[in-house]
Amino acid sequence: MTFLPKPKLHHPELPTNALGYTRRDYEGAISTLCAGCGHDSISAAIVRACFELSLPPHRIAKLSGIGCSSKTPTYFLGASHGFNSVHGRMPSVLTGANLANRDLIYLGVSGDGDSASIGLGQFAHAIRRGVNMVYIVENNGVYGLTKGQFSATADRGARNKRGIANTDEPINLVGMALQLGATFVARSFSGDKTQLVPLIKAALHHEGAAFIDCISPCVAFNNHEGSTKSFDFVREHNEAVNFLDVITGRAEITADYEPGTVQEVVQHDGTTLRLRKIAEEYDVTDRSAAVSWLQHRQAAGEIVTGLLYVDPEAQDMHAYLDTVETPLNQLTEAELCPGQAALAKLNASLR
Ligand SMILES: Cc1ncc(C[n+]2csc(CCOP(=O)(O)OP(=O)(O)O)c2C)c(N)n1
Ligand code: SF4
Ligand SMILES: [Mg+2]
Repeated sequence: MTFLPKPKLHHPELPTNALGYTRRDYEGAISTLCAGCGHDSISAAIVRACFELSLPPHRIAKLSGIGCSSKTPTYFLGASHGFNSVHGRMPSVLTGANLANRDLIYLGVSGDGDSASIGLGQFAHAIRRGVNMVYIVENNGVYGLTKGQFSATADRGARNKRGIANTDEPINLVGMALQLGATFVARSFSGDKTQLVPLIKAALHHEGAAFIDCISPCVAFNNHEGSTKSFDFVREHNEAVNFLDVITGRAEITADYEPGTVQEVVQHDGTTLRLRKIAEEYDVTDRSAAVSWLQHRQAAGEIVTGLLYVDPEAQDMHAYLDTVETPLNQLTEAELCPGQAALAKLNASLR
């Protein structure tokens, strides 16, 4: 495939962040996706979130599977670590990388085919293990790369381009993530950057398994009348529960809040999530209420978006396993191979 580098020149007065980088420093190669594909908007949101948080690009590892969605890491964070794995296998590769080096920020990018069909088992286990990551599914309800077959997230009754209706029940990935114990669960829409960028920022600051289901219309195969993942359908049925502002100490508070409609959640690393509640009775820290809200609103034909659940006290896989704090590649040979006596002692403790 042709590789299209972006011209290096940029306007000398582009704003810089706390590290002195411009937004351009967080971009990747020119996208080869279809013009108007929702996935490109998600890439742009990731670029903006990382730029605004002043994340050092070399501290981020982006991993993906196979699909148009899984191609997108080529189009953002060109100076970060990247691994394009096999279809549906991103979660296990990410889990292994995270176990070996906990110092990096892990960003898993996947599609609805990649995560809800072939990779469903991998998705489930990475979430339930509490791998510290941001896991984004770019959800278009079809296998875009292989020309538009219904995926497992396509709604029953949704029609494909030839007018044929999908007969199967959809897999609701946010509902699954909640049941599996994800400690940060959100849904958003590629066409709503105002909502998506703060959600990505908050997820990047979350210490645990953060999952974002991002509806991302496929303009080539699933943007027609009768599709429930088209731009028009999602705009008409989008029901946000809240809007988010992320306060990291540097960021100024920009949102306008009515008294009585604000919920503040302080995450483990001190980041404050300030939520403007749209559904006043919605409490983002109540997991079972989130599950029931989703089911009720889905039955009413709405697509619920926003931050659906967060556990501010979340822990990650390393805390559960009580692993060593130092990344494995920084341990000395003596620490990695402590010798026969240490092995004998360990074996004895397991007898
Ligand atoms: C093991 C394996 N099975 C099947 C395929 C064929 N294949 C490639 S991408 C894809 C589906 C991609 O759908 P999705 O993850 O939703 O990504 P999208 O293209 O819609 O963004 C399939 C079935 C493959 N590459 N490898
Ligand atoms: S086929 Fe669909 S998902 Fe793939 S690049 Fe084109 S619009 Fe995007
Ligand atoms: Mg898809």
